[in-house]
Order: sequence, then structure tokens, then C-alpha cells
Amino acid sequence: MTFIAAQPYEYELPIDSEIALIVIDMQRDFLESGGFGEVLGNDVGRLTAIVPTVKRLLEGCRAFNVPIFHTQEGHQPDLSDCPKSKLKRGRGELTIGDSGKLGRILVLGEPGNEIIPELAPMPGEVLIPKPGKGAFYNTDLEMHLIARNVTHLLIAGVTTEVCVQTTMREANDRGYECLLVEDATESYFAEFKQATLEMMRAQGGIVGWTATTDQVLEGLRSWKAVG
Ligand code: TIU
Repeated sequence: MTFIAAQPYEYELPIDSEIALIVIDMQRDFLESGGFGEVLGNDVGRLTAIVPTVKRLLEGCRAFNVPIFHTQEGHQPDLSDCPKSKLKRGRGELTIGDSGKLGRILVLGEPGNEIIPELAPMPGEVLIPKPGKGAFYNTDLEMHLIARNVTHLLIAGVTTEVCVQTTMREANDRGYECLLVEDATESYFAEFKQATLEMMRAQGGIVGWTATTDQVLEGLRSWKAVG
């Protein structure tokens, strides 16, 4: 048995199934000036600070042949997949579909929708466009995970209490063993990140585990050595 040293207790790595990494929404819309995040009034600098750590996590997972999924939040150009409620709430001076500095905000195929170049998907990695905050809602993600016999998920990306937390809760309800990578996720609000980490692992890991990138990579190293 191999494990990742995690909170609230050790996270056992699978024996007859796979672990995958999901990197949530590391797209220009949330990380660059002029994108959706900044339009909503947020300081994107908090998010760009984790890019080197997410890169290290990605590179470590690539080295251990862990399947990798990237998501991008975005809508069809005609916004037919964007609920009216989403257009009304969570808006700044501009809203979803409006033209901004990075093209049309949160629209698939626009410059702002691209994963930032440092973290761009490599060949063989799966890019999942998603219309909602969660990565399972109206996407092919679950089909890909089932096809690859994935039962365990490492979750990273932005923002911790919005798309990352929603995805982890969706995954937990579907039976996946979820670990949120503490230093490879970030929020525009420091206190929301901290609260999310705590609420995921509270009550005996009610939603899942948390661990640092170093702890994850150390655990994967011992797992691959055994496997
Ligand atoms: N606004 C905010 O914190 N997040 C989002 O709108 N989407 C994601 O978290 N990706």
C-alpha cells in the first residue's frame, strides 16, 4: 500500500485502478489583465503566483504517466449554453459574451479562453470545455475517466471556492477519491481558499483530502516504484 501524506489522514493510492490530475480553468480569462476575473473586480496577481507550482505538479504527473485533464470555462459563441441566471449574476462592467481586451469574455475559441501558455496541454492530455463551474456538468469528463479506469483524482487550478470546489463536490458525489492540491489552487480571496481547504477535509474528509505538491509528488514516486 502506498499513500500521499495528506490531511486529514493518509490518502491511499489505488492498486487496480488509476489516479488522474484535473487542472481547472488555468485560462487567460482568469489569470490575465482584461479577462473575466479582472472584469469582475479581482486582482489576478493572486492567481498568477501559483503558475510555477501548477507547472511543477503537471511536470511531475507527466513523469509518472498520470493521465491529465485540463478544463476551460467557456460558452458557445451564441451563448446558447449559458443560462440567463449566469449572464445576470457575476458581472462587472462587462459580462459573458461582451468584447474585452482578450476577445469575447468566457467564449470558447476566443484568446481569453486559452489555457495560459506555460500550462498548455501536451499531446495526449484532454482539454474539457465546460459551460458551468463544475467540470462534470454537461461535459465528457466522466466518460473519459470511466474509459481510463480512473477512481482517484488530484484536483488543482482556479478558483478554489468556485470551479475547483464545485468540481471536487461533483466528483465526490460520483464516488471519486478526491485530493485538492493546496499550493496548486488559488482564489481571488485568501480567506475563501483557506475556508475551502478546511471544509473539504473537515469531518474526517467529508469531501476529500488536501496535500501539498511536494507531498503529492513524493507519494506518486513511491507508488510508481511499487507499481
Ligand atoms: N469568479 C470566480 O472566482 N471563478 C469563476 O468564475 N470560475 C472559476 O472558478 N473557474
